[in-house]
Amino acid sequence: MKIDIIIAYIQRYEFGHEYDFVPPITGIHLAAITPAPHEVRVYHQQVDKINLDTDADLVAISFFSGFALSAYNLAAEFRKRGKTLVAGGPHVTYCQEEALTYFDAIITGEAEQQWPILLQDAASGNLQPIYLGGPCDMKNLPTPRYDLLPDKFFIKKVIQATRGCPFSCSFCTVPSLNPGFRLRPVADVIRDAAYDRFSYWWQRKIVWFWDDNLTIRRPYIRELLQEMIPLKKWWLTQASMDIAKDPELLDLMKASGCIGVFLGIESFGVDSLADANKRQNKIDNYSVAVKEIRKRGIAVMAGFIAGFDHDDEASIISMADQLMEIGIDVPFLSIMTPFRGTPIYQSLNKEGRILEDRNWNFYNGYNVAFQPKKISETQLLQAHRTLWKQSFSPWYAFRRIVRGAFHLRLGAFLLSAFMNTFYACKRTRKNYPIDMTARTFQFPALQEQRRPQVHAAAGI
Ligand code: B12
Ligand code: SF4
Repeated sequence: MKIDIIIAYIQRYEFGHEYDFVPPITGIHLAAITPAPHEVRVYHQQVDKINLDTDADLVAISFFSGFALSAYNLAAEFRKRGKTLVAGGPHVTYCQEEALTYFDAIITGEAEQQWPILLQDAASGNLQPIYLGGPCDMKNLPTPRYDLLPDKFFIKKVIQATRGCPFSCSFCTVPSLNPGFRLRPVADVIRDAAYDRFSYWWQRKIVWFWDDNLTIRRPYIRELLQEMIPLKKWWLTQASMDIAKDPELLDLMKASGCIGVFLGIESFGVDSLADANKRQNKIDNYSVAVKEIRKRGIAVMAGFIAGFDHDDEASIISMADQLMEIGIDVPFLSIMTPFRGTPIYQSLNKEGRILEDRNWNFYNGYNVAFQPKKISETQLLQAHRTLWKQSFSPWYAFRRIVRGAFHLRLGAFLLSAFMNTFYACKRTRKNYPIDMTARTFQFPALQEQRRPQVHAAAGI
């Protein structure tokens, strides 16, 4: 069969961009685990035009909740053209019935075992509506199909070494989506990190780990990083803040070429961290932890969330200065989003605080889909936008870049300079995150529910 894999997307800023910094790994990983003789193409809606008149026999779409409406619209268009349609990913896993309205079949959870079975069933005309995926043992996974990535991505070498996370933050689906903590054999990861068939030196040089929490299992990460040293790469990952208490690990990270670590700091409020069940974060230690990491020349990227129950406008806006004070190099600022499959969704739903009139476009991390406790939805959105504008004002971005010039190693400095300039440019062009409440997006009418018999058969 000819298979088109599409990673759906909806622009999250006022103006789009034709190029992007770093790609998802999902599409090129699914392509790599697609058995021969199927032929596969991968499209990323954030940079590619989607060919609706494709000659593919099967169209497979992956999407986050915030991009679901785009995925459903694509599906509706493909259905008109008689294509067989399948889907997977975090949204589908928790919204199975809804997804089956648009797709002929779905895979829930991790798809490594079920994908070949689904393809075989599709090829023999025996496609089932639901394939229940489960945790993959991560052994013998092939190298992602980097060759299928368009040149519109600046960085291309995205890798996964581990899956899962032992923590259980209230807003995160990882504990239920990717249960357990699993590791790929170090040799497999090193093989992928050493992959060098890219056009530009930086694409060969930079390795971005798309792991949930790479550094959790210390003996494993030590072994992996020892093997990374001879490759002389620059690498980045997500990790928990407790790495700052492990100087030996930080030294090894430096020696193996780490240029950036993303920490989920989330909040400066003790009560908010408790609500988030983020027990690994200690506010009094933020400055010291960031300093310890930056002492090795490694840039600290960090995520912050606006909209905890204890947040008000002042506490949200003040994060712009607080994150500067603790030394963050690149901040990522989002709004609390009640994704299905998370404890926060369950409690907000129980309290009747999910805003039912907000469609999936409000689930893109930059909009409000629930009733905040202390302030109104509009105040939360506005406080977030003020925080965003202040954090990426030319002056704040410039200060972060200059600070980086003094403290960061070359790769980390370039990363910080590039990302801060990128966001500051968006800010100066008045190119803000899109306010969904102020916009009417013209989505074509969604496909009528046409498969009630399938729902019954699937028992959902
Ligand atoms: C890496 C990552 C990122 C990266 C890359 C984003 C990207 N587009 O891939 C970055 C840091 C940029 C990012 C950003 C965001 N992310 Co993110 N991210 C992750 C993370 C940690 C790993 C995803 C991954 O690559 N896994 C490895 C690949 C191989 O696995 P996979 O994508 O899950 O796919 C497997 C299955 O799901 C399935 N599958 C997936 N799609 C399909 C399609 C078909 C047809 C089939 C058959 C199977 C299938 O098969 C694959 C193999 O098993 C996950 C957490 C997680 N464990 O999923 C969060 C996660 C996906 N992110 C999430 C969110 C919310 C975001 C943001 C919106 C956050 C924000 N506030 O801005 C942004 C969106 C930005 C964007 N442009 O897409 C949520 C999504 C929740 C949801 N229901 O939508 C997750 C689940 C974390 C969470 N909070 O719970 N993210
Ligand atoms: S530490 Fe990160 S990956 Fe782990 S549960 Fe919390 S938010 Fe999710």
